[in-house]
Amino acid sequence: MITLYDLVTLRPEPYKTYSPHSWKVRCALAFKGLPYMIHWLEYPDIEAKAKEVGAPSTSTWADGSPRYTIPFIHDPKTDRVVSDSLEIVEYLDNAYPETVRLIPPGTKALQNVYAESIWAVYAKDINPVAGMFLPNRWFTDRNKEYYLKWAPPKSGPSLSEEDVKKAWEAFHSRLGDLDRMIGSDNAFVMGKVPSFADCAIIAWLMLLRFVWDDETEEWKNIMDWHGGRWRRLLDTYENLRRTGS
Ligand SMILES: N[C@@H](CCC(=O)N[C@@H](CS)C(=O)NCC(=O)O)C(=O)O
Repeated sequence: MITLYDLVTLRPEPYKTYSPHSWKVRCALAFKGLPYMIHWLEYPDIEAKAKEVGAPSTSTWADGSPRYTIPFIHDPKTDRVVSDSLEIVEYLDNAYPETVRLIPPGTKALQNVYAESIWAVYAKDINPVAGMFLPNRWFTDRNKEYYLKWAPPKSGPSLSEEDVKKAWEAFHSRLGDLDRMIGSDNAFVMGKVPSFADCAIIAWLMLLRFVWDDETEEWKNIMDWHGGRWRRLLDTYENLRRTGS
């Protein structure tokens, strides 16, 4: 069975992780109906484990040294270890051709740019608001300590009530753009079939759920926006997760 190396939190499964990059892979595994088990890691242990199992680094730190990140997977079927969410999903497409292809041939660059734009364009207004609530009560102490070393400059100054209100309005409007682009006849970005792009949207919604939790007004609002499109998208994933892996 495939092992997914993922970031642990104190939150119970099935929403234990908050890493949007892991969520892309979890979502892809669910769409493909591939069973997997999870090896949980805390931030300070990622590099050692990646080196131990032979997972390549995914980028470099400012000083040029290799940066190791979750998610990475080990697949005993091929004995391959793959890092980086996009590369993992491409690997799964090739290793399991009988499952739904999430990066159709010739679309890797498009899928990647789309996934990046979810973060940089569509979530850009709400990211600083979400950042104000992280780390939250679900973080382990070790993850909290590690996160706080790099998070403050990224999260920026605390926002005023007025800024928060404006950010929610802008976010609502950007999600509306996304909704119109996908079109009311389509459940998925590419129409009737899911792709990596949908995994990116789901992943980012999962991160927002980690910040706001199911019972908050904020989360319930998002789920009701745009005719309930985002709720339906998450339900699709949920149903696959329950019935599949
Ligand atoms: N491009 C990578 C990015 C993965 C990534 O940034 N993972 C973060 C967690 S969300 C991580 O492992 N960070 C470890 C660190 O910064 O030391 C992917 O798509 O998988």
